[in-house]
Amino acid sequence: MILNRPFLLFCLAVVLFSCGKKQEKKALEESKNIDKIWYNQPATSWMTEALPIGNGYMGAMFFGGVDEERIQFNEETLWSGGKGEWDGYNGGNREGAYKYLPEVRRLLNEGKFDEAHQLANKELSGVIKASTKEGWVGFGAYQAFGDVYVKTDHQGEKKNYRRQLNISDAIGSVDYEVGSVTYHCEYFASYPKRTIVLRFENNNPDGSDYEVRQTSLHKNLDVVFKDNQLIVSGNLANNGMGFESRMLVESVGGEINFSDGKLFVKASKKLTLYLTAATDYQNEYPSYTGRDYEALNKKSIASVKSASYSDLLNEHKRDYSSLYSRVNFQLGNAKNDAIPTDERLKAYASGKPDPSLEALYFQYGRYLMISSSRPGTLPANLQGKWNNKTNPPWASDYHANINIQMIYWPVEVTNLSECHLPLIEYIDKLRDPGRKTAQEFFNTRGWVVNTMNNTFGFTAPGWSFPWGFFPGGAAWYGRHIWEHYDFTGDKDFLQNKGYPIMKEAALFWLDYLTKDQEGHLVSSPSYSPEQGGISTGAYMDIEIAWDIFNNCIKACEVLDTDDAFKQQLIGARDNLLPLRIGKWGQLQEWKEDRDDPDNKHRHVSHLYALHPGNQISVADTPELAEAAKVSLKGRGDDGTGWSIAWKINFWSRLLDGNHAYKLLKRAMQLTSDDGVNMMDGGGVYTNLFSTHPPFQLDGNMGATAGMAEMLVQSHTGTIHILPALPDAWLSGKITGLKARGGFTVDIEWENGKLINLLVTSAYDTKAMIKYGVNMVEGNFSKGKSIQFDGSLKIIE
Ligand code: FUC
Repeated sequence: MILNRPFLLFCLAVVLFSCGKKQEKKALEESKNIDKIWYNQPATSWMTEALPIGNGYMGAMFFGGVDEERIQFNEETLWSGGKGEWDGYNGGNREGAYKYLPEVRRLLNEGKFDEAHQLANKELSGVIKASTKEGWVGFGAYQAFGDVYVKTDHQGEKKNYRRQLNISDAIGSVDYEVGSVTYHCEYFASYPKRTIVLRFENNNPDGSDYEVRQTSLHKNLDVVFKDNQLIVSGNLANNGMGFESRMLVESVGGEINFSDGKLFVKASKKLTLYLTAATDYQNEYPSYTGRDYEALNKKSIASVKSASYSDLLNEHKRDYSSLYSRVNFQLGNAKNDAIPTDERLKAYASGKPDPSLEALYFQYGRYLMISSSRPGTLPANLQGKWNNKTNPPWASDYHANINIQMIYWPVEVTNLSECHLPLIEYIDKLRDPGRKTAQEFFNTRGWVVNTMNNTFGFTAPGWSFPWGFFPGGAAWYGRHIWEHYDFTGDKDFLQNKGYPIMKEAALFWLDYLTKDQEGHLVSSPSYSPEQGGISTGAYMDIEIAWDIFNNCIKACEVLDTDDAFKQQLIGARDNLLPLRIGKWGQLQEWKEDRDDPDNKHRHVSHLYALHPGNQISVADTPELAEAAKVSLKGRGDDGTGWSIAWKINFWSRLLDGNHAYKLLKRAMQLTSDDGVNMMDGGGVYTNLFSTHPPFQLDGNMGATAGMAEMLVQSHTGTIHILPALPDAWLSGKITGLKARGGFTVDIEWENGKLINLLVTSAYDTKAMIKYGVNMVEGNFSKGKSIQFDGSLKIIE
């Protein structure tokens, strides 16, 4: 062949074009910012190493085993407890307990604290059947559902192993080679299909042999294989709850045989398992049962059967990334993700800076939220939806004296408002049992919840004090309702759903508060969560009452409704025991000035007014903010995972980015401690689960919220840009954060200074925007963005 010049030029052009295309693709890939965590070895521990996937209804943890893979899974409604366990169950309520209230109050007024505590503990505590080593009989616990094991028959040495969780797409994968055969496993949890999809693939021309079995911690199960579905069903021994899982098995090549409870799949090139599960639980007071779980499972399996694998995968990616991709966070060197996550964490623990790991941790919180809380599901519990036990720590319950609330702190500001709805729905459903508790224990109107809530409407105080007594739970839940409105500006929601719930929570406080000798409204009895003894004025109660009154007042104004009620609330709010600064300059935790400067307790409840509340701020109440800082310094920089995470938020609200960052670094210290430590064990495991210890989701979410607070705040009525930027985050960019009032905020900074700001409004409205000493008012039109430079000048 004769190669002429034009032809050579053409070839060159083709090569250059395709190189250019490749580079473009590479640049695109990079800018897509695929957030992933990955490892060179399988997991050996459920809690510290295995990786979570979830679709809100179900959660699963995969280990990445080579000879045998283990996927432990959950379905959110499988709970022991309730009426099925114990006939006497009635949400913990003690009939007529309120009759003892006057006596407890009298003892308190006379300063007889011990006697008051004894009486309250005996007569005002909630009722369960028994508290045993195996669990709380009559309260119940979230239950592990089962485990899927998949054995692959491969001979020879394994190499090029990689276990990964891509959190940009919510896809887990395990890759390795044996001889010349590559093995690829791919896992995802589809929310639209309510199904967990597990695929095992190999490129062996003869396929591979697989053995699949399902195990459970629950006894007396029926296991059948029919229509290519492994159906495992039974009733919980504890309460008779009916449950079933269905796993559709599909194989490309080879045949499927069922014997001895196991599936044998011969010579398969692609084995796909579609797993769904449900129970007869229904969140309907008072029976909490009645769902046709078999029909639901059949429907889920039918819906996956009628779609191809790639359709399911694409649908899942679209669904998940419609939420996840709203926020993009670039910090530090993204190339660090070429290092396995466990090694990154070790280097981080030894002091090596890795801001992109911090950004990944931020996004991981969002990943865990989307994976465990979607419209139609229950809210994420203490462990999200992941649990491998029948007696998990604290029953893996809904703990309402900080934990469940903290789990939802990042949800609005990080643009996942829809993921808030399960909590709001759950809160709404607690109103029926919560009214009963308000009547029986307090003889008040309204509704109330205390420290521990379950799926069966347990709203009574816990069965031992101090930890059990916390009537502030419902009003604190009310803050979530208000925040949902405040961030979205959705008036219909406020009118039809939110305000009635908040109003009833406020009614309880109007009735429960009593006047002290000085004529101030106080909460009697009260405990500052979990420590410090009984009191007539634990400030957390007062601050929560202030908050629900204040938010209801604002709601009345927005909705132009209930004027008389509003006036009553204003009167009560302004007559609450005023916040006080004590003898060492601290914000008092109790009415009496008795804070101990050496108290390192994990609960920092009296700073509720600083965060998540907004009664105290550096801008509006500088003296109280200073006192809060003194208290916070006293409590120190250590604690459980969630306690450290709370402190990130506190320091951010105090506009001290470097101190907030110090806490973030502390929160991300690698640990392997999986026992229970109530003091100072907070950190992360190699799978980036936050550790109380043990694993608790609140620590992850609290840290994600704290990072958002470092970048944008809007609780004082202005949109404050980079209010607590730490020196360590020299340059970076975040897009898609939300500010109250329906704003979306994109921020870019360099060398510690804002260089570009884009604010988009969902409404025709005005907003004050603040950066450093600069303040500007923006006039926004619905759906339009305004761009600002580093001195807040509008860029036309
Ligand atoms: C509260 C905390 C504990 C733990 C538990 C689930 O009681 O005091 O530290 O987080 O909730």
